[in-house]
Order: sequence, then structure tokens, then C-alpha cells
Amino acid sequence: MVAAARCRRVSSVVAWVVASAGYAIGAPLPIVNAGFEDTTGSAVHFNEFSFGALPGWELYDDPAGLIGAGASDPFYVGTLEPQPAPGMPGQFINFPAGAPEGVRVAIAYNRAGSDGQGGYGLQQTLVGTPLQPYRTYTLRVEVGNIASGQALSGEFFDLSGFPGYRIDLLAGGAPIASDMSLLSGSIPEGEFATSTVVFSAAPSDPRLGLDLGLRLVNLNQVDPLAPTADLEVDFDNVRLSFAPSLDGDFNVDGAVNAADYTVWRDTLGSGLILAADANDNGVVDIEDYSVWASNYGMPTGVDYVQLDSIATPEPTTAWLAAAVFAAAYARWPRRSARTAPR
Ligand SMILES: [Ca+2]
Ligand SMILES: [Ca+2]
Ligand SMILES: [Ca+2]
Ligand SMILES: [Ca+2]
Repeated sequence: MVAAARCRRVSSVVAWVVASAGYAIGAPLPIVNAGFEDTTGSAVHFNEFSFGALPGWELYDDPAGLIGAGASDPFYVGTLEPQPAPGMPGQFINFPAGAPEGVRVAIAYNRAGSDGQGGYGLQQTLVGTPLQPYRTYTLRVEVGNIASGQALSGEFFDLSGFPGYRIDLLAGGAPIASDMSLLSGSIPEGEFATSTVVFSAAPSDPRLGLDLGLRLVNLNQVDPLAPTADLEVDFDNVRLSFAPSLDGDFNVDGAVNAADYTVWRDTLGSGLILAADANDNGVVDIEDYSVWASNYGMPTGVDYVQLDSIATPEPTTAWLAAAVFAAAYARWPRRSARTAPR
């Protein structure tokens, strides 16, 4: 059921700059309350809803002041726990497959008639997580097109149609990459789809060092197919990760050279330290070495170049073979000995 729902999901990729294809998804960056399960800071709790700012998140609106505290008519921002659908075991009201992550989703809702006044939603600054060069960031958010349904209060909500959304990756509070509602029109009623925003940071980017952030917006534009419906966009399971923009640049300094080989060699066999896991299979292995070898000497196109001046050995076949076997000999037997039964 869940798997089937996932298969039906549509994906969009907003590729601002992707320096190389096939990079690892890479290391996750911490997001507070990324699945909107914690509602302890909300101003209002009402049946299956919470309204107002959540732990980790602050309200966003443009123009400022549009939604007040997000907890009164006609604007409500908070969370929803989809409820079991009566007589339909395993299914839920509003979202038949339930929340994509946990049991709650974020909501940005306003009543019919208050459309067109501006976008609004939630945002979070990732304090202590600055934009850094030579990294490709990937932001993923589940975006939901809620279906009409009856709330626990007995009120029926006409939520047909979709008011549009925007997902921003921020640096210093300003967008550096966005998904401008690319999935609108393709998310079926009652389902979620994955929005993906990708950004590669060059060393000349003036926003380097500024804290990253996320913004999830209901564009609040009336759907011509449902002009009398209320307007709601839902969000869940926010994920942000980074990987080196260059495949094989394990120390993320903008060049693929001997220093990266050292990172690979020193972590060969590890499933915990994954800087050199170029193929994103959860372990540093020979496959990752192949990625490094095939990209050795990059970048050659010179968009951003920071090749160091230290003479480095060319990855000739003989040198490579010697290095691989030396590393394997040095590491694997010790690991085997540690884990072997006595
Ligand atoms: Ca959730
Ligand atoms: Ca809808
Ligand atoms: Ca490097
Ligand atoms: Ca690997």
C-alpha cells in the first residue's frame, strides 16, 4: 500500500547547477522537527490540528503580517494528524496513505475568499550550518495536495484543487534555489510528491558563510478548477544533504587529487565515516576508489579551480594497483580478526 503510493509519487528536480552527474546523496544536515511531529510550541491544539509556530520553525508570510500568529481565521499554519477513515481499514481522511513520515504533516491553510493576498508558510534557519564551497546541496520535501474531508469537529472542508507552492533553499535568509511549484497540476488529490531543489556552491559565491535555511510556502493562488474551495498545501519529511560537487573530491576542496586518495585509504571498509563513499552504498569500498581514479585531476573545465601546487603521483595502473592492494592488505585482515569468533 505504502510502496504503491510511493510509486505513484511524482518527482521534480530543480537543477540550478549540477557540476557532475551521479554524485552521492551524501551527508544529511540537521533540521529541527523535520517531520513536524513535535507540536509542543504551538499556540493552539484542537482535535487533529495544531496551529501556530512549531518547535524549530517560524511563521513566514509575504507581505509580513498577512497571517498574524497563523492560528485564526482565515489563515491557519500548523500541523494535521490524518485520522482513520471510517469503514476503510488502513486508510485515512484527507490523505488515504497517511503521513509520509510519522503521523503528522505541516499545513498551510486559508479559507476560500482570502486567496491572492500573498504567500505564507513555515521557515527554519539552520543555525551553525553555513553555505560552503565545492558542495552540492540537495533539499527534498514531501508536498501534499490534501483531499476534501470531514474533520473531527464535524466540519466538512472543501479542499479540492491546489493553490500552488514554493520550496526555497536559503542562505542568510534569502533564496539561493527554489522549486517554483513545478509539481502543481501533477499531484493527485490526497497524495504527496517529492520536491527536490539542488544547489552547487562555487568558491566565488558571495553568500558563503551565511547560515542555510528552508522555506515552505503556500502560494495562495486560487485554482481555476476549484474556485470556491479552501486553499491548503501540506508538507512533510524535510531533508537536506550535501555531497562534493566533484565526484571523487572526498575532502571537498574543489579538486580530485592525492589528498582525496588519502581520505579513501584511511577510511576503506568503513560504514561510519562515509566522506569517501562516492557511490552512496553505505561503505567505503573499491567502487569508490574507481570513482576517484576516473575523476583524478578534475576539474579540467576550470569553472572553479583550486589545484594545489604539490606534485602528486599520476594514477597509473601500476601505482593504482599497488595502492589498492596495500590498503586492502593493511585494513581488511585487522577488521576480520576483530570480528572473528573466538
Ligand atoms: Ca511527519
Ligand atoms: Ca486539494
Ligand atoms: Ca579534494
Ligand atoms: Ca561505496
